Amino acid sequence: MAVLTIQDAKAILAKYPLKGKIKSFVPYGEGHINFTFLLTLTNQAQETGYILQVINNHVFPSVSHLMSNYVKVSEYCQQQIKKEKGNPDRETINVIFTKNHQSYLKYQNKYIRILKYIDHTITLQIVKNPSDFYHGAIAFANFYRFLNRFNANQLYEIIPNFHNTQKRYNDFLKAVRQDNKKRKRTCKKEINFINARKHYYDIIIKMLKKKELPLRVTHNDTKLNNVLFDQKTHLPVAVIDLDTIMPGSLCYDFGDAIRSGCNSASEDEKNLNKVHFRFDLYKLFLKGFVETLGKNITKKEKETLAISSIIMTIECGMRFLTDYLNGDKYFHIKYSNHNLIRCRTQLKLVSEMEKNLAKMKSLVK
Ligand code: ADP
Ligand code: GN1
Ligand code: MG
Repeated sequence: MAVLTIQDAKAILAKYPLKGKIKSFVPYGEGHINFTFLLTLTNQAQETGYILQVINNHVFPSVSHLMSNYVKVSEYCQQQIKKEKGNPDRETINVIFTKNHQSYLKYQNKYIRILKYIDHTITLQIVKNPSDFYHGAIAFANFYRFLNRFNANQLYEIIPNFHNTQKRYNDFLKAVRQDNKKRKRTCKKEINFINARKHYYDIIIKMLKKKELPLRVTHNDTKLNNVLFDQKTHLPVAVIDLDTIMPGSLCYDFGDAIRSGCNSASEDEKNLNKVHFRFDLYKLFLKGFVETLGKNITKKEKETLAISSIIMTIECGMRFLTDYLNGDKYFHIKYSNHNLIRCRTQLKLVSEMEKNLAKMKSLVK
């Protein structure tokens, strides 16, 4: 059953100062965390789209903290975009407030938010045209430029240790030990692969602790489909999905973008013969990212980008496998071993990145 019906949408809409009748209300996008709908209203023959999301309260236990970050960051980006004579209504997230001036609404037992729909845009699940990925790199790098002077002390740490790979590994070991769903026997090869790579897991954390890498305001979910591209020009329009904005490392964001964008197939491709690490795309992303950041990236950060790509990819693989072992409580799934399939693509990418690591490192120089 759908999480929300059109009747629910009507009841929710009554709490918002939005005019018009519902023309359509349909599930939208490919996010793994929230339930996202496109809501289209008609008012005197004019159609306006809105994104309505059911916020995942299991993943984000404090919706008020989440929305506080979300509003602060999006409003700050709007100001920066205005200063640069861009369009703040389109080039970042705009939260619609309720009649009671709230950024979200509790409806039945669900938390809802409504955003302006950024129309005439697309998201990419796989890179087909390399220049799109290059532009994606510029979009993320510009996002840090916007947030360069944003005071990180205003932000709540929404999911503590989100990219603490060592902690993720400990959670994974616990899931293997407990084997609640008796699925361990179906993924021994994957478990061994992850266990054989313990040496990666504390690299970034240690560098952050020693202050070799600076702590910055980072996005933390730089999956390619969190960038909206113009339908016609394919130029990036906005970086979206501001749920995990927290203090973190630029290396997390770079690595996560490489994990998602340098895959020749989709994240849940079942045929692993189709899954390859695309070094050509890595090169392009690195160029766009480092060139746009200019002086805003340190030498040590640059040197850590290549290994970060491996770390973020294996971290994602182990998160998928942890969820598979725990019974699919975190990521939305479409079939019973969906998380295992996703884990396998990530591990295949890791093994190919490992073969390319020397080349990846030397590019930065
Ligand atoms: P999730 O955390 O579930 O990934 P997102 O905020 O990324 O949630 O939204 C899921 C998808 O919905 C995005 O990948 C994108 O396709 C679409 N989307 C989200 N916000 C907007 C928006 N303001 N305008 C247009 N599309 C959007
Ligand atoms: C989730 O929300 P979405 O679909 O953009 C997840 C990311 C993972 C990604 C894997 C809050 O991203 O951390 O890397 O799935 N987001 C959260 O596809 O856990
Ligand atoms: Mg998303």
